[in-house]
Amino acid sequence: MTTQQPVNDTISTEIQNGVGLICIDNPPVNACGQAVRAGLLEALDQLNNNDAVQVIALYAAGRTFVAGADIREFGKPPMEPGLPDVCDQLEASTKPLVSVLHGTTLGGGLEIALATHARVGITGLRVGLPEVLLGILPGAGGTQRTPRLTGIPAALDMILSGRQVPVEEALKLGLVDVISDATPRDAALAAGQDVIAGKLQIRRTGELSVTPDDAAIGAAKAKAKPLLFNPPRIIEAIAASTGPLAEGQALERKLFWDCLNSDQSAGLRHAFFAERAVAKVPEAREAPRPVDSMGVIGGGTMGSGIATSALLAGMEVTLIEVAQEALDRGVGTITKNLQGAVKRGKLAAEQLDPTLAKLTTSTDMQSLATVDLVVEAVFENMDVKKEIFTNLDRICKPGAVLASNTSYLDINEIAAVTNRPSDVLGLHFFSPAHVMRLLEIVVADKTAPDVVATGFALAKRMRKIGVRAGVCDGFIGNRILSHYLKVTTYMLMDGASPEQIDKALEGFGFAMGPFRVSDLAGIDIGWAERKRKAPMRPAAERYVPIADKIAEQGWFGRKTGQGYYVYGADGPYPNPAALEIVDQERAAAGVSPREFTDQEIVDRYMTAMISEAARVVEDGIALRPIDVDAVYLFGYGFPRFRGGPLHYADSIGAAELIKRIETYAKEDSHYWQVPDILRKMAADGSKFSDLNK
Ligand code: 3H9
Repeated sequence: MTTQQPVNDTISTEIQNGVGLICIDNPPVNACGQAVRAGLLEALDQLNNNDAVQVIALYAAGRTFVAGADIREFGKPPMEPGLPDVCDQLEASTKPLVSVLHGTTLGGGLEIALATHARVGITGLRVGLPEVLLGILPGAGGTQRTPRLTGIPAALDMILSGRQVPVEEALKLGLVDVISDATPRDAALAAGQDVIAGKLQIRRTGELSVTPDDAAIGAAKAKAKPLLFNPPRIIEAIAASTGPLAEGQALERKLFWDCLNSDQSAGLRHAFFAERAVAKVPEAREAPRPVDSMGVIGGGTMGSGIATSALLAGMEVTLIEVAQEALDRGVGTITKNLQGAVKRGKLAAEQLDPTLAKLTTSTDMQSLATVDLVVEAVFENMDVKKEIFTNLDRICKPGAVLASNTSYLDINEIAAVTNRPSDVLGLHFFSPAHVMRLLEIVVADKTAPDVVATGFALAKRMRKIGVRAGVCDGFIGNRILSHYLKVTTYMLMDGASPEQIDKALEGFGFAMGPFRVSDLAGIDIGWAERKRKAPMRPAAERYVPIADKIAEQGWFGRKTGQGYYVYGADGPYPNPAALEIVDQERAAAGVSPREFTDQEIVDRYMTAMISEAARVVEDGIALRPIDVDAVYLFGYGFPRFRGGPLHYADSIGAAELIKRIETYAKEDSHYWQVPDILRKMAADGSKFSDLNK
């Protein structure tokens, strides 16, 4: 019997009644960095050579067993020992080796477990191989050992989706052998005794064989998304698991490196860190104000979506509308949203009624007197918003946080009508608000730091990604959007069709091209926005009135059956009547249409987006380039594998971007202007990524 002996900073061993315990302790998620890998081998060697040890049991301290390889090591020179070698040596252990898994045992963590001779899953455990989401594949035997335990179809499903499998399912699949309610250390001791007593069977996964399944492999190939680099390689590696282990592993290794060195993996890893980096704001050290009740003013699509989100986060919600009829409609929408959440598995069916019971409605703003936070979500009209905030100032309790969900308007102006501007901020949700993950947290001049922290705490509670934004017309996302959408109208006027522009950008990776999005969102929305901005439009700005002319016909897109496309049983297809308007407007402006290649469309669109994104960083509206990337990844359907507009910009480089802008500026020097920050980067060789550090 020994007490815990450190092997290094992350690994320790202990011997109890013939069981040699190895404990991994590398907070926060026990990522399998170099120290863990080296320590594991050292511990394994020590225990295999200790006569007092009959069985070795591996477990982890903290909230989870190993959650994967250390992603921060990717892209740097590899450090010995590599994880594949570690797994092979674990499997080759001369003494029986069991592992105890808890928390989220993912990626390299699961690969370590698969290399042990038996696995115990602690209640609540989820296992998965999420490498696909990082643009890579399980590179430490995961593509070879998983099918040896589960068969090919289940391995394809798990590794291509990256989904987390609950412990009960893992047991059925053969990934764990037994489930335990004990603590990981106690379960490790018990599992060791069970092996000694012959009650827990052990075997080497690598020695099992895999039944070929050409049909499943063929079906997976047919389903793989054509733009993505790693899924076909994952399938290739899994298909090789039917052969000898060493050959399959060698192929896996080669394909792993091909994927890791791809631009797509760099983009996806950037997206992973973007999701987490945005919470690192100066106000994060402040204690947020407690928010258990929320008032939502406005029961339209947006207000109802926000209320749904708050209810799903367990809050009490008071919905305010001007009339009972509107309230009833709002409650109807919220009920439907919650039923949808049940269908999608986001809410347990038996929780539907208790969740709805937390919703109260009122036509009297006085009902907001006791709530902790109010989100105003009425239509975009400054006078209406000012009136609401004047009333909130009078009604709400001291310390209540007052938020506007405006997408464009000046939060400073709204805050100024209250006697408590420090309690006011923007909380800009994206429609549908109960689904979309982005929340822009708009910080006005006088917003108190703890109010900002409250916005971030709310985002977290709602499982959203909060991004800090400064005040300007459109904040981060819509300011950039307003700018680059103009370039789509210029290309349309100059010769490209809506369909060609949409297809070119869908080919780049956007889920939907901008004209399809416009039809979905409603052409009337942009029309109203352009009318609002018309008085501010500089004389030098090129203005293409095609969208306005289409809107004037009452063709607002999907909701009216036609827009840029015609919808219905045989649709969508390009709307000939809209194309006629395009022709008329070209003729009226004396434009002879020219050819555009898909590449030119992508280049102009992306250069416009990057230019305004660069200015948003330059003006301090976004704290860092990675915040802009997060806004676009989580709110605007930017292709995740490209990492976000400014990550993508780094792959083009400042010098090339300047060259493009200067070329385009020969046609329109008002629109195409080189942001100063790009000039600086071209001069000193720096990148947007340098500003993320
Ligand atoms: C792999 O394993 C490859 C192998 O097949 C082959 C190798 C040869 N590495 O998310 P959280 C950090 S690929 C480094 O906020 P949660 C994270 O950045 C890997 N760091 O917590 C954050 O740091 P900070 C396959 C990592 O409770 C902190 O930990 N595995 C890693 O909401 C807390 O994270 C994955 O893809 C990592 N692997 O969620 C799993 N993981 O505080 C990736 C986390 O400085 N991880 N960090 O911002 C996750 O999905 C979630 O983090 C997890 C916990 C579910 C584990």
